[in-house]
Amino acid sequence: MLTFRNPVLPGCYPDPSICRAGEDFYLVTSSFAYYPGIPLFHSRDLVRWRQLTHVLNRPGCPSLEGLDVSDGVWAPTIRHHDGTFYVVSTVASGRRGSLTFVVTADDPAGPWSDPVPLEAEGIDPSLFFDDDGRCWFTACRDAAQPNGGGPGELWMRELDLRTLELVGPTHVLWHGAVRGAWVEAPHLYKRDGVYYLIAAEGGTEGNHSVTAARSGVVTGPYVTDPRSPLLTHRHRGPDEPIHNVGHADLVDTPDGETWAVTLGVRPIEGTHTLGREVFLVPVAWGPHGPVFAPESGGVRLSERLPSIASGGPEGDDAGVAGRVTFDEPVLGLEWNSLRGPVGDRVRPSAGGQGLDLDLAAEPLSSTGVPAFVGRRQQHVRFHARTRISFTATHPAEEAGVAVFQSQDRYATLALTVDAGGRAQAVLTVRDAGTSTRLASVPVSAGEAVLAVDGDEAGYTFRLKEPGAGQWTDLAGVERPFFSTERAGGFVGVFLGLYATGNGQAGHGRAHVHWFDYRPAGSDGPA
Ligand code: 6LW
Repeated sequence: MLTFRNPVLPGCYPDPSICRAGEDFYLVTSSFAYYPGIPLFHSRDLVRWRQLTHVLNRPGCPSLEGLDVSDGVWAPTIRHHDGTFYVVSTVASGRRGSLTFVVTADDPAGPWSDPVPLEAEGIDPSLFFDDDGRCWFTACRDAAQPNGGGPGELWMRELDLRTLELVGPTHVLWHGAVRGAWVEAPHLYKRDGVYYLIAAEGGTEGNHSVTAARSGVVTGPYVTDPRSPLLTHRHRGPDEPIHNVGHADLVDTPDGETWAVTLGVRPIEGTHTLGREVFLVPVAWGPHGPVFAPESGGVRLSERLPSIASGGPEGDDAGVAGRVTFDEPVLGLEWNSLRGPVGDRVRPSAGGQGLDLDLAAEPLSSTGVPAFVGRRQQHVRFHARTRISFTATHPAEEAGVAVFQSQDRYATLALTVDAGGRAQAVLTVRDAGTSTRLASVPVSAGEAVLAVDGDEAGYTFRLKEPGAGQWTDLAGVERPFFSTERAGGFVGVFLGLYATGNGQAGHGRAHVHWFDYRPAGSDGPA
């Protein structure tokens, strides 16, 4: 049997949604406070995905400044209807929906329209296009229920495709199968005249699950599918490699198979750092509706290939890897800043190779837009290297590499100066408002190769000065420190480059010659 390797998108890509147009599949995920927002991927075989663009790639559209890194853009849904692509999503603030919007495009590669706000309460919006051409908007919202159930409720209104406004009455659809445990992520499908409502329940952690209800009428009433949960790993023990499975979206292939994309995590001894990743799961249709993973009953690291896919070598090095020399005028799609564009403060050097970072006053602990760009950590075992030149004029000025979980939890290895103006490299850990210096070493010139190596045990930081044969080891940070379980919130680790005056608007500039990221075990690092 030909197989592929899950996850099909490794790293922090939660809440996947998928649609098909002809032979092309498109997938979007949450992006939280990272900018640009809503990465959009294309595939022909459901297994190999290539990023085409970001749906939200214009400044202030919407504004994310002031937000915690796990707030921001949550759970988009992508749909294709009558030649137009639609994405609906919500901006969360304080872990609650604050703005729900729809954007449209003729070409998923863009341009996408500016967001059109929708008069919608809650989070996890979705669209369903019925055979008669009407479009139904669904979402979940808080609702106190009789019998102590809740706290979620799935609801629906019609979306007028001409005005992009919600119209007509609100229909309350369903309160979930596992009452009392967050019903969210609704998606609606129709098959053989029956409407199937798929949802997530149990919260996005260990009790996560896919549940379902059905109806003969689009607006309900919906009756719980008694087989619920249809997919979960909540009952699996610690030897199970994939946990927190839920938040699924279905797609039919041109040759009649159905597949689901769902989020899951790969914990190591109970904690994970890569975030919620995208897994691909086969779906069969039975007399009662969808049967997820009909052969195994669960999400597998190695799964049978979709029939539309041709077999290739099975590997686990999906993701973006290699050396980036920043010789294009714009950053690659894997790079993100926090909460908005870093604009001309972090930019490929005018003269050709490398990246210039102008010192910003904002530290990484701010909820503004620090001079930072990062990419997802996509492998537990990885090597990251960067060659950076920077001469600080004051101990508050620093530039270097960051292992970034959130603005409250990160580690940095930076070039700076001590109080006497002597150049040094400093390893610092930030934890809930407190910065702790773990190590410092003098450096002779304002240039070094900074390195972070990750594995199951932790993250090790080293540096090498120009001309030096040896690496200097600084210290390590245990891996669980950066885990979502310890940090809380919804994101995984990003590896980034940054420059800050720590509250003082600096005049300095750091120059990154290159950045290299690769899974350990692949072609050796620099
Ligand atoms: C997502 C929702 C959720 O919108 O987390 O816990 C949110 N549940 O489904 C962010 O990923």
